[in-house]
Amino acid sequence: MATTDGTLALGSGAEAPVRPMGVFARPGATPGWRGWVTSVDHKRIGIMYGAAALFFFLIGGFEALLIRLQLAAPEGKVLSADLYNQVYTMHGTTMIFLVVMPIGASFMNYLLPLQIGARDVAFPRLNALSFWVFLAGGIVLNSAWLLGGGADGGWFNYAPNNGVMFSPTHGIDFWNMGLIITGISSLLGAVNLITTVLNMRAPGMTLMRMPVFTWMSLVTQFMLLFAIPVLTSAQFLLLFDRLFGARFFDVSMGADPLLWQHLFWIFGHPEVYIMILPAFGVISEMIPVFARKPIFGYPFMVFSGIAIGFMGWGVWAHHMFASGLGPISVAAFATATMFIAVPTGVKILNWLATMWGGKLKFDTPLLYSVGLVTMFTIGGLSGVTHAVAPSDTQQTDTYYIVAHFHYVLFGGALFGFVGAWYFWWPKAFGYKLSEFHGKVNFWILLIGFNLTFGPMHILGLQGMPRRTYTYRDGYGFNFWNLVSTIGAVMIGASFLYFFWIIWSSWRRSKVEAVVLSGDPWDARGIEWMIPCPTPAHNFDVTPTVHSLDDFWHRKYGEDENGNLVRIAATEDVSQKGDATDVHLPSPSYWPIVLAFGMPFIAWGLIFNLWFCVLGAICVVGAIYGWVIEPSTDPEGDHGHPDDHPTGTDDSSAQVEVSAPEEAALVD
Ligand code: HEM
Ligand SMILES: [Cu+2]
Repeated sequence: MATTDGTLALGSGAEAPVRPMGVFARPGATPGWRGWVTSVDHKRIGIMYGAAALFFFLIGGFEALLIRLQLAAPEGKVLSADLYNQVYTMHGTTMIFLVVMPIGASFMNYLLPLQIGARDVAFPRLNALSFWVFLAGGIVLNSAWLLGGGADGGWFNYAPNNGVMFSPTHGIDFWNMGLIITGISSLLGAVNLITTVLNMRAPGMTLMRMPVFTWMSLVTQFMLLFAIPVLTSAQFLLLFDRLFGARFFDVSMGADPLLWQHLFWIFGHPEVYIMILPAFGVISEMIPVFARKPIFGYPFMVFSGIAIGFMGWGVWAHHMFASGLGPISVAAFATATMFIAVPTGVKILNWLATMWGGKLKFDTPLLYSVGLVTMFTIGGLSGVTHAVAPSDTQQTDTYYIVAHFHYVLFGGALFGFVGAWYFWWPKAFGYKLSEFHGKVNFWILLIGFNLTFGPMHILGLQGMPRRTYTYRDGYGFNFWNLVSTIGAVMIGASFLYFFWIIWSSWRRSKVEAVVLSGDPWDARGIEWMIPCPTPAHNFDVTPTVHSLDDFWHRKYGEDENGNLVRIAATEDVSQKGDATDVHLPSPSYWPIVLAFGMPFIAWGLIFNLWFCVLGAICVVGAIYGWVIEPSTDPEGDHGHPDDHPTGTDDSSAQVEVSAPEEAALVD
């Protein structure tokens, strides 16, 4: 158990075995920041993903504001043309790879084990590695700002602009290596989460009883598994071109500049679904709770997600209509693109049907969910206009496109995730975010959002080109650009407000010390059966699942007239979270040590190969240490008072440990 001064004492009166703890000795359950750094607990890793993503969101958001300030009036002087190119490239890259994707990863890490009734993910240390490698990649990407300037070729960095000839600084090298590293992180995560969902479901949790969020995460992870290697291969070609004088994208040597575009978009189109499906998943969990009805058409929800997962691979060239593919390919890809609107439409109809006739409770999470559905629908409709090749040829590279993808990614993905923060916040932190302020915040964000991106449709149709650092007076662009900038400032303010809400709600929870039940929303999934915040060991006993919305069916049944009635009090069917003999895998330093080496390899390739040697020593050493380190230390103190046989692999997440470690992991 944790004593009051935060040190670790063992329960049952036993003397704590004193064990030297060098940096590389296997740490026991450590309190304070070291507990976080060495943690292999999926919940902490999920929280760290979210915190890191919010940090990068501040950077990406600041870059967005710079763009909008520059464009607020004609002939803006905030940024030079060169710096403007860097800022929008880094903004787009940051938002996609370091904000939206990791927020998705944050929810998956936290929720998947809870939703399928597991103690942890399949490979807890690998999970920690994914997080630290992601952070390393984000650091490499952003280190460009300190080491000579960011990438300037746009988030898709088209060849030949991405070559040394057109981009001679190292910006694109940082971009390239940062994203190769975050790609490694995504792959590790994909392997881990797919294994988890397929192998670690509680008894009775059949595939067709899995929550929609679990399903959408599974589809997302499969897409990542196949999409990321395509990007990484293209990036290696670029790396060889830029650093070692290869000629893969050198047109003067007969290379086809479209090679990069094809490879990029074979990754890039699935990527947009990788970003949006998890958000579709979270709102599919929230809408039924606040409509107080089961999700409408559950099988359609699942299969439309799977269909999107497959169809997303067939439409990449709709990003290349203007590149001269020829009429046959253009016609084929335009048709295919219109078809992909079908499964998406199915989802929208199912959400509406879930709300239809429900007893809607407009709590904050529902507001954001409805925000997603409406804003995404607008973005989806302008997407269909791009699918029509002739109109896309006009729209492409205008602000119409910028409007479209912000409606989809910000109005879609981010709205859903912010709502999901309100919804699952109590599960993770044990207190609720203020409902009142949450609602006010929603309206400020919604208005700011539409002021920012709505006018961009008009600007685009008026012909304002995308990626232009300024415009002349008298083109008719002034008014709507100013409106857009005012909206952007509102969005910025709404997120500062959000951070204040987190802080003030936390403060209030300290003062009022409300004891939160495990189930503050009268929710449906089994993750609500356990206390808030989730205890370190998740479930006292692995639950047996009988249906979709299993927890709901434990609370509610039907009387003889078919009316919904409560059959049990929440407290009676909730778990107390006080199991004591649960074995958790020990924390480990190796994941962070391994990840720490990666930026050095990247910087070494750019500046001095000796850094590579240093980085490689770190990586190889960590792999070696990792391999010989048992997942639960059989000799050392992992908080266990008496002898017992221990598992030596990560699957011991499923075996038992005693209370002291559990308590120590919590604080
Ligand atoms: C905070 C509010 C935001 C504002 C005001 C904003 C503003 C902008 C603007 C004006 C551009 C166009 C730059 C240009 O083409 O010259 C842009 C590009 C972009 N934004 Fe945002 N943005 C915001 C949030 C987001 C979010 C949440 C995402 C999520 C993925 C995102 C993704 C992108 C991407 C991918 C690009 C394209 C970058 C490129 O072309 O290389 N933005 N943003
Ligand atoms: Cu696409």
